[in-house]
Amino acid sequence: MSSSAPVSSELFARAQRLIPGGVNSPVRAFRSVGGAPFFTRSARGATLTTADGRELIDFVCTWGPAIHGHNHPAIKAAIAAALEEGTSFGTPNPREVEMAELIVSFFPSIQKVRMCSSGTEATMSAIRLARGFTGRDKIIKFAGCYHGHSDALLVSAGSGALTHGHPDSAGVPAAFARETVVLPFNDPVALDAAFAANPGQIAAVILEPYIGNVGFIPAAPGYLKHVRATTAREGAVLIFDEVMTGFRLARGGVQELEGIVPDLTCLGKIIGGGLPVGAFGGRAEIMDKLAPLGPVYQAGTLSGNPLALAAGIAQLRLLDELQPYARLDALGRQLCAAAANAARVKGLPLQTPQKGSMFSLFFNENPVVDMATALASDAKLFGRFFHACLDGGVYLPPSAYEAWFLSTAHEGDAIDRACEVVAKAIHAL
Ligand code: HOZ
Repeated sequence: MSSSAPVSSELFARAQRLIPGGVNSPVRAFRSVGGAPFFTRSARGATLTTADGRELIDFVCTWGPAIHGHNHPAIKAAIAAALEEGTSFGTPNPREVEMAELIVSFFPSIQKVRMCSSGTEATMSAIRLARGFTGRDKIIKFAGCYHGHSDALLVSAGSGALTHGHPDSAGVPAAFARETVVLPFNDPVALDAAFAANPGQIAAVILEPYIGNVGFIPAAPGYLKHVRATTAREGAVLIFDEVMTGFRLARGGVQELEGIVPDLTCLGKIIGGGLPVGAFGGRAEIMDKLAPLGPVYQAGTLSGNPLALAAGIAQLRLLDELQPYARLDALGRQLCAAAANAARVKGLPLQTPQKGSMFSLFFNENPVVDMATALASDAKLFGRFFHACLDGGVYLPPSAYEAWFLSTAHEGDAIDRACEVVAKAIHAL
């Protein structure tokens, strides 16, 4: 870094003058934990290098995609090779076929798949498709699940919407919001009651099968089976939003772990290898309602972009080669155990829900099973914990209501150092 390069405080001051809140996505702001965000100059492996020249062990992993660590040489090489051929064609390209074949091989529930450019596009399009397929208007979502920022889904939403106090966004027409029925997660009785109250009207049930956007909350045993059986009986399309969990918690996502076959699945993050990609897919009978075969319209100039797919294909091939899931789970257990031990010694209540490379630390007496129990956590204490970790060189999500992410690059020194910093931060609270 040259000595004249602007530091984070200067960049943030300039950004705030021109970019609302100084950030291009609200989750990057530090508002709920206090202070100002740092700017990242570069990233490699498990480490971010800030504009101020600090090195931080990163547990955000670009909110999920960096499962092999940042700037992996195989992914970089794939992007460089694709760049030689061109950046965007506006015609079908061979990588779209390769990516579709890969996705279908990872997710047996997906018979056909359509690429798009973000997870938001994937969920928005899946909802429209479910409505077009069933001829029904209402959808069911779950409080705290965040499915991107389209109108139908910004109701009782998690992630930045919840963190910044707007789980029901302004600008969503009341008439749209009325078509979205919101239920507590992990509550089979509430689901049955919603279907009974809206007979023949529910087009789709959409959920993060393990929530990653109100902190990390896995489904209770048997819950997803109940959701599957109920939607099948009621003729509603079951949509798994595996944008975060897909390829991350298992090769075939939560649906593989839990043995569930959803009708549609939304994907993103990892399939872009750090570039903007989303996808949705599922039963051919439903997918064939999409234009140009069917009447449900969905499109995108940059859908199936060759550079983004080159990165995503390299990322998925690495996953198959490395089979990192047991190793990632061991890393997650190690960090959660270090935090839990420190909290026990300190006498602080701490919940550490974890599956594989996703987890959260909730300062909470009781198990966290849904949005209401997540919100009962001590968010102020989390803010102090966050800054103590940051001071010690560990960057975790700047919100009490986000999941932490791990990569294979955390193995060894990074995880050992992070465990020490996290334990020390808890002792100091
Ligand atoms: N789902 C991601 C975090 N919860 C979104 C990241 C973003 O909004 O920038």
